[in-house]
Amino acid sequence: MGGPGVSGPDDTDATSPRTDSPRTRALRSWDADWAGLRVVVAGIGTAGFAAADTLIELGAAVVVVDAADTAASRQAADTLRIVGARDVLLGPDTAGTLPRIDDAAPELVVVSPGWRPTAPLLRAAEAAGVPVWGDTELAWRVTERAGRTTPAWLAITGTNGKTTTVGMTEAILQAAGLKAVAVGNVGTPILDALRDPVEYDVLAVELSSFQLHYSHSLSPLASVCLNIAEDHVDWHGSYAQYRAAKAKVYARTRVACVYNAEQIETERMVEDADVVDGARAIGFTTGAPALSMVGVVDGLLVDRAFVAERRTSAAELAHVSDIGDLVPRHQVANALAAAALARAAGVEPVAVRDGLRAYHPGAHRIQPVATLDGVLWVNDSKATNPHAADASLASFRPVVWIAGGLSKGVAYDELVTRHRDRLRAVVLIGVDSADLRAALARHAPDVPVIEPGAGETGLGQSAGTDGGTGIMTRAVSAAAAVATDGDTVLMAPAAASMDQFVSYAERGDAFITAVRRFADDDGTAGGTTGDAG
Ligand code: UMA
Repeated sequence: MGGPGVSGPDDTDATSPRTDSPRTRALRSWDADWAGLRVVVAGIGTAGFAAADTLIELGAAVVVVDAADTAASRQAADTLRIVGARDVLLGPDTAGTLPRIDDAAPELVVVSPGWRPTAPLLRAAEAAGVPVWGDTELAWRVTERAGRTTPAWLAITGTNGKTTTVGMTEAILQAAGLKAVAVGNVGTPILDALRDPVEYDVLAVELSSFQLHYSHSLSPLASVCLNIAEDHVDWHGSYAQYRAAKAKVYARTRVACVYNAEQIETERMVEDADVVDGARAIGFTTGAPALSMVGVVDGLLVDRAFVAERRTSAAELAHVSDIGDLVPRHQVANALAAAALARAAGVEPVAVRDGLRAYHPGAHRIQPVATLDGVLWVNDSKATNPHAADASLASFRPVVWIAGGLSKGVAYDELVTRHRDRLRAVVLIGVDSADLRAALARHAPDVPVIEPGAGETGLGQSAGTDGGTGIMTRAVSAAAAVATDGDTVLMAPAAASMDQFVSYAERGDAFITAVRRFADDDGTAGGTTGDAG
């Protein structure tokens, strides 16, 4: 389990303008010479705060910049000033230019994942030849630290299933007795885990395409791209660039590049990756595994990759039922990917079973909320793109589909075409759901489309504040009016939530609250499920 000091293939890539200068190239461990390094941290959210705080602890001269001047950003700014930030600049005017630090040009920009590469400050850094790292790159550079365990990284990306898979991986590693934690895009910055008094053996790192775009020298022990479908095209500029960012997860992998044997594109990424000598390609499949794969035989998850006698036999890892009841296929795929990563880290088969049994899926992912008058209400607020919505739509029939939101520039034609026969009606939410509306008109003209929020603008529609008048309450009433016994009302928006809600979690909570309120008001027969909410 080596850290950044272990040599591998070239430590930079060609997708970003500048990834290192002579000074930053030498920054390969916590104990390197960070003192006085002039760093601009772009963003004061979760990632930026952790980055700034770490750099200050390392002795760097840090200026933080954020376009938002809100109560939350001001509070974070106060904290960073107290711990020793040179300056914190808030407001839209300050975020557009590259500030000087101690009267000199900055030597490094550490950017939060939400910042697009076209942001003026990043363009200015590019023009000035200043290296730009994401918070993930910074985390990799400080992973090795004298006197502490160097945690191995298991890197997980994919369009869908990342959060589930990091959670399963964490559970399996912990079942094996390892000190392990799920970090990254899942919510806890990697830098927080690295500074935790607990010395972790392994980090299960969820990496978004944004974080991968700004990562340059990560060298994980094992890596996976679970699947790929169109998403975040507006941020990356094109599908090709989104795919290129995802493919970076395999770069410099040391032991195992895990790919989806049912999606050739992920295998191609592995074939094209520049990895450490000796790293193997390991497939996962929900069918019978070929050599060097994990897969499923007779209801068992089996391993034909990490056992010595793999040519002739397979090791039993777990029963499909260990993952849960009525497990959808994509969930089995996620469990297999998690198992492969953990096996690459040396975990025994029994820990895969114990970890999968111990794992509890997060809220808002195909979460049954209630059955009312024979209608099943399901919250899949986490379906923020068509690929995720596809998986949940495929699980139910007939469906009253609550959908819409920020489309992020993706196309809906395929999704609508594939599922039009199962749709009883569509309830459109979202401030601008024009793309989805148009796809429905083109491919499913007979399916009624109800728009309870026509004329809606912006935030403030959430469960806690809407007092029963917000968009989700109206969407639930509209869905209830058309759903009949045996139907499923599925809130799987296939779009991001930020046009009307703070996050997908808030959108999901709004749905759960609205369904419960509807049940109470209506005195409807049935029950809400205890674990929802
Ligand atoms: N900001 C600017 N200018 C910009 C863009 C943003 O000033 O051009 C500022 C905002 O005002 C805000 C800060 O930057 O204060 C926000 O930065 P951010 O959007 O990168 O968000 P963080 O709070 O730092 O959270 C990030 C991830 N967010 C995104 O990638 C958008 C979190 O993933 C992640 O959990 C966290 O780092 C810790 O690693 C969230 C997410 O939505 C859950 N991810 C996307 C997804 O899963 O689809 C990729």
